[in-house]
Amino acid sequence: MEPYRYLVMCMMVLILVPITNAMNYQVFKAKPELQNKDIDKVNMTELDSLSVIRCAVQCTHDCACFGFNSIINKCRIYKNCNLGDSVAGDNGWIYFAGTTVHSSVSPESCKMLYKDGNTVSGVYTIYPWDISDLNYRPLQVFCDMDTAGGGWTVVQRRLGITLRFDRDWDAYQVGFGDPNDSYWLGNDPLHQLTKRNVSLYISMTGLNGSSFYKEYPYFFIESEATKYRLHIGGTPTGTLVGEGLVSTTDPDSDLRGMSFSTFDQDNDLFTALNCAAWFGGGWWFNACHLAFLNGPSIYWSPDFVNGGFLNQTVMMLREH
Ligand SMILES: [Ca+2]
Repeated sequence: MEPYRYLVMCMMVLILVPITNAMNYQVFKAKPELQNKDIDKVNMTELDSLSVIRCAVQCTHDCACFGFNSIINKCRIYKNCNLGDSVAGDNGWIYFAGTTVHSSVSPESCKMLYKDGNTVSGVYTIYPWDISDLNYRPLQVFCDMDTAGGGWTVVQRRLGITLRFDRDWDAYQVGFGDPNDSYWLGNDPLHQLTKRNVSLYISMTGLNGSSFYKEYPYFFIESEATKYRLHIGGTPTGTLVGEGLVSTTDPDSDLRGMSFSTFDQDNDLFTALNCAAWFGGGWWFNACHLAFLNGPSIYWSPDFVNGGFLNQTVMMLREH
């Protein structure tokens, strides 16, 4: 392409790239006055790049301006746009300056969707990961926009107990089931979604339709490196009597600080057996539990110790 036409194209094209906070985008605008200039090589990193779009994506972190050369397929990354004195004579380079704009195109959670005017419960697409994260992908999730103020991202839902929850480590890691029905969102998404300050809301519905709940003000899941260790706390509220995930009366059933276990990964504190294999589902077992929502029956002592009276449960989280 002739340099002039290329310049015109660049002047007209704004490049939009999602950055760390998925609600924010970096918009790059061409700087035609700097075309073919050889500028500030001191504060610059030069990379291979197949296209101007790829170069813009490479400029999403600690980068305010970039240059691209389509002749040699190189990308120049600048931490700031103070590019110093320009010297003519470096053919093929066109430069772009970025600004951050707010957008609701890629919501990170159901709360963001709710704040954006989506107030009907249902399945939505969220983007919890940074675009540079290897886990980055759109995620289908059920959003509860009705309960306790709405904006809840559902991470576990069992509508009846037909979907098997006795799954292996890999299945729990990425998630299984259907957000329109019963599902586990996945331990990796849980880690990502709980990085910000979130509350955990657990609800249970009996066969007679009566519902109970427990809300914990603090909930965080570590990464796979520490086996998705559970952190939960604050002063819980709700209508469930049992202590649930936090026990101050039974140290062997207190799930705070416990790693996740599945039938093929025994990370619990019961040396004689694998709680996940024994009880039939993945969970943050101690030795073993007072509350276990992923079993063949749903268990929450002393409220529900007989799964025959309880067949629906939801675990959902919301940023403070
Ligand atoms: Ca064990």
